[in-house]
Amino acid sequence: MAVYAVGDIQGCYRSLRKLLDKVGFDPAHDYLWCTGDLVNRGPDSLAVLRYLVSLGDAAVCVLGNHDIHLLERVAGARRYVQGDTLEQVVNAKDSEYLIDWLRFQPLLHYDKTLNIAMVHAGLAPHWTLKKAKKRAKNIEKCLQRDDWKSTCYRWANCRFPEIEPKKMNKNERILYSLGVLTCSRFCSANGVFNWRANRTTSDRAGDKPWYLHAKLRWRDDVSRVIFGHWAAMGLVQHYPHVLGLDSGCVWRGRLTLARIDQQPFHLTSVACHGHC
Ligand SMILES: [Mn+2]
Repeated sequence: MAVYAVGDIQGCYRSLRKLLDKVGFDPAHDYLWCTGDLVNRGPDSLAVLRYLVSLGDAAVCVLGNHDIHLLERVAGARRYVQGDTLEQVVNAKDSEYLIDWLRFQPLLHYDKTLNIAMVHAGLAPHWTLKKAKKRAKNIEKCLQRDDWKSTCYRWANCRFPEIEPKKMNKNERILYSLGVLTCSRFCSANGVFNWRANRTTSDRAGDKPWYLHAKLRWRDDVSRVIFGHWAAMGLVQHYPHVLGLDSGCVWRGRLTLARIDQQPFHLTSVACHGHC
């Protein structure tokens, strides 16, 4: 039995299968954790979703911003955005089944035995693991309810708040949590996120990557947090408490996977080249 974690797949089905073949992934015995952004921008989101569904319990996924974007598209809350490659999923004959599977995926996964957590983008510095789980659960409940489409409408028409967490009302807190878990990169020491900065530097004084502040409450609770989302930053593998796996496959970079049930983690990757 092996546990692997793979970075943002974004519809790069051929690269995913190539990478899994390279490590000898066996769905009967192994687990595949996916950091989210399973779909969009790449050429074959439909095949990625069908494959992950076919893995059953062997696939452990968290939702990323592109996955939420797909849900919002299906809900009619968002239109086509330039670069979207979601039509094949929206128009597939098994679309409803796949979308229902997707909206029942969590935003945070935590494995007690490994003491490892996985999110798509990040955690707020003031969150304990317990708080992060609670915030993720609140969003998951919204997506899993029968009226999930109206929730998507609400979210699609709001901006993530850029105020101190303790000053937020209930609605702002849900949006903030959604932003932190699926879209975050830089934040201030007191947890005010900068939603614009998407490269390797922030335009706001005092900002740091969410995992580099001096006081991170979740560090007491979890040995390592695995994440994706930040292709510009690339692999983040030199800190003991995090592992960033988005090596930009869909941007002609690489798709990277780590074996996470053995120390030290062993990383394997494939180049995407033109086939992705
Ligand atoms: Mn993302």
